[in-house]
Amino acid sequence: PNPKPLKAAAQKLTEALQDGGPAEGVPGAPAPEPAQVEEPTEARGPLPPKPDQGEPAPYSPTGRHTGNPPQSRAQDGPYLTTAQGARLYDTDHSLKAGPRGPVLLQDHHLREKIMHFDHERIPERVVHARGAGAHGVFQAYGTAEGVTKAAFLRKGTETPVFVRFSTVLGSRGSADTVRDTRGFATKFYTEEGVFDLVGNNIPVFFIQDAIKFPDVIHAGKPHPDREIPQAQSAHDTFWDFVSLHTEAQHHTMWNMSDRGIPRSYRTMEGFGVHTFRLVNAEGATTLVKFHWKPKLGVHSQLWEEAQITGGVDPDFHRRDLADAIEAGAHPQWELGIQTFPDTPEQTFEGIDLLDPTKIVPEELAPVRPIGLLTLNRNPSNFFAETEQVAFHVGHLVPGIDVTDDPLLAGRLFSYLDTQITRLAGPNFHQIPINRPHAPVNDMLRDGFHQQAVHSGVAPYKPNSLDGGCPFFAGADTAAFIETPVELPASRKVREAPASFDDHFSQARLFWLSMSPVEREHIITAYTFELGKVYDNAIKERQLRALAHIDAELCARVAEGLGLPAPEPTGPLADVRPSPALSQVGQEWPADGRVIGIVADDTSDLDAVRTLRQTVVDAGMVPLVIAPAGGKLGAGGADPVTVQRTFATARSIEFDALILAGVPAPGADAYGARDAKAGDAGQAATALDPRLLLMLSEAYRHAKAIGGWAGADSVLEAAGVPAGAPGVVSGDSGEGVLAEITRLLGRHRVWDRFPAAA
Ligand code: HDE
Repeated sequence: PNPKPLKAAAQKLTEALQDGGPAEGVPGAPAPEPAQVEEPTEARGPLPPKPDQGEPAPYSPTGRHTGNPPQSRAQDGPYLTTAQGARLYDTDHSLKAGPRGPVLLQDHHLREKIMHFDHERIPERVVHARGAGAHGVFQAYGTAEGVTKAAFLRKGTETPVFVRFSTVLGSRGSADTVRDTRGFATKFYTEEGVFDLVGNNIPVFFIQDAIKFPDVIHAGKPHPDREIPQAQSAHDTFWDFVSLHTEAQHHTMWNMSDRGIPRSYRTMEGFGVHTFRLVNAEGATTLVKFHWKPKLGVHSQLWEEAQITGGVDPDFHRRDLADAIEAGAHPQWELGIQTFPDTPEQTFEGIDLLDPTKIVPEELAPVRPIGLLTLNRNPSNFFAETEQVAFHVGHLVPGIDVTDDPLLAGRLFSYLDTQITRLAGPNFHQIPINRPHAPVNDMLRDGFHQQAVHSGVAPYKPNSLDGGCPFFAGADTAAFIETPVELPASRKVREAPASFDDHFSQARLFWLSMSPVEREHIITAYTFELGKVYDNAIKERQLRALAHIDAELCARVAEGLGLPAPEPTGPLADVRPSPALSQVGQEWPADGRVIGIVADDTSDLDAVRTLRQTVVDAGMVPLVIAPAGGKLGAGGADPVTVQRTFATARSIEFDALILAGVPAPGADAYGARDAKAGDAGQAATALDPRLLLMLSEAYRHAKAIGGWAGADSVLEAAGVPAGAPGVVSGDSGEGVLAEITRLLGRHRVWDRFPAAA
């Protein structure tokens, strides 16, 4: 049956009611107006299947049906239906007793639609609620084969993955660019089952024992009375806790550094944090720490940039990731491992490998690359994939095992448990994004949201009724075969080992590894955050912690707070800096950097076109910024599309700005419509203030700025001194771009900061 006539009839009725008169076809109706925009009437076909989200194999290797449904039912077929598949002809009107009469309870479509809507939200994650995800692939180099038998790490093996990045403290709708730790969780759908690497962008944690996790999170989350501040650590309860609980000082130092405000998810490192135990085919074990190294380098925003971004584009990181993937600029990370001998002490160079507040500097144990992660596909549905994905540190495959890190132990419980509330029951592993790609043949049965139609009568072992199925794997291919680690004779205690008492040496190591500019940022961050604390006793206590880290740091923060700087109560730790921790002084590829090209109708559009192409050819992203939207040179053969206007552009989006062909002072440029010809001063003051703001911000944020043909006068008007570091002028776009690309290799023009001078 064709639903259109009914739908058209209902439509007419609606119009008649809206106009207060009869509709077309009804006696006395006026001639119909042609519809402006019509809803397409051709039915859309079902969406194509997703290549790496295939069904779990319907048959297990033992030949028994696992009972998974043959396909996901959502959004199949061309017609709007009820949840029961009955076709509908109208979804705009409740069933009523007459057009102005009461609504009838018998309207199933109304009740079903509103009932379902009422339950659309699920609890957000108790931590890491705000996140963004992407699909990808992991290719193993084979360099870990000697230390692990994990099949997905064999040379050349390709494994589908799903990655979710997140902030920790904020709610689902909070801003991306807050100062916080970032989650970096990866689900590997390996042929031996799912392996989850649930890491962060900071290699250490606030606490050494999982039993403290509710404490640190209660302290970091908004105050319980007013529920403020959102997604911030700059408040009394956070600093109250970390100043009393000084094992948090190392992690806090990373948060106060530039690592707390990444430029993009694509420019973040990731860390497994805990030490894991790898087991090879011979049963030999090695302790390891996992690292993700971004191909684009490690970059951060400046504090002021992050603040502006939070206002003008709170989805900055989410957008950046999705845009890059959509544009084909697939972000990549190398997975690397630091390896340590699995000795009974489980220490390396005096560092306790079971203490998650400690790193092992790369200078002592280099990170060996073992594979490449490429994110190449955006989720098609945020809720189904990014929101419902459930990671768990206990999802392990043969060849990867845990250690006795007491923080890790508690996580092994928490990540299963939390899904019971969040995903409403124990069957969350059947949600499409969580389904293993390896065959599943478990004996777990029933429960809320059971999707499988299990067959067989004997979900127990041993059994004879199902022919003894399913069978056991051999010890060589099975997961969760414990490494027979010797445990020292011991007694039950609620205690930490003595080595866990060192809370300051690595915070000092981090501080000493920073460049002068990065140290300034850390001082400013502590001063701001503690400046937002009301209770003086908390500030004083945190200053006492800083005194154990570094005298200058402590003195500068104390000065900013207007408080006396305390003396350390003992000698400061004698540590060697780790240059690998600094983001300054390294060279990175300029790929994916965003170049704003400022132009208007008076610009030399040939030059703009050439520059745009050269930027693309260099693997970067050109965005043409003009006073208004539309096209430049609209009348010509090859108009230039405007991607950002002075109203929509803000400096934070760009890694560099180029003024493309500025006409003579006084000409009708960049909004200087009223300037008199020949009066440079007046031209400057008449320049669009939003352009001047963009340039002055870019300058203040140490970004490369360039231009040609009179750009200097515009820069001068924006307060950008000609000849300052990273301010490039030249005769042509190519020349300017070449120099800017060179500058971008270091991310920012660090010399522009007073601290670097
Ligand atoms: Fe988590 N953490 N965590 N965490 N964590 C969660 O699990 C927890 C810790 C991390 O994108 C929760 O499914 C405890 C360290 C990430 O879905 C919860 C402890 C590291 C994500 C939980 C820690 C992490 C989570 C909340 C201390 C870095 C987001 C929702 C023992 C190595 C995963 C959920 C995603 C999420 C518990 C400490 C990383 C409550 C108890 C250390 C990236 O189970």
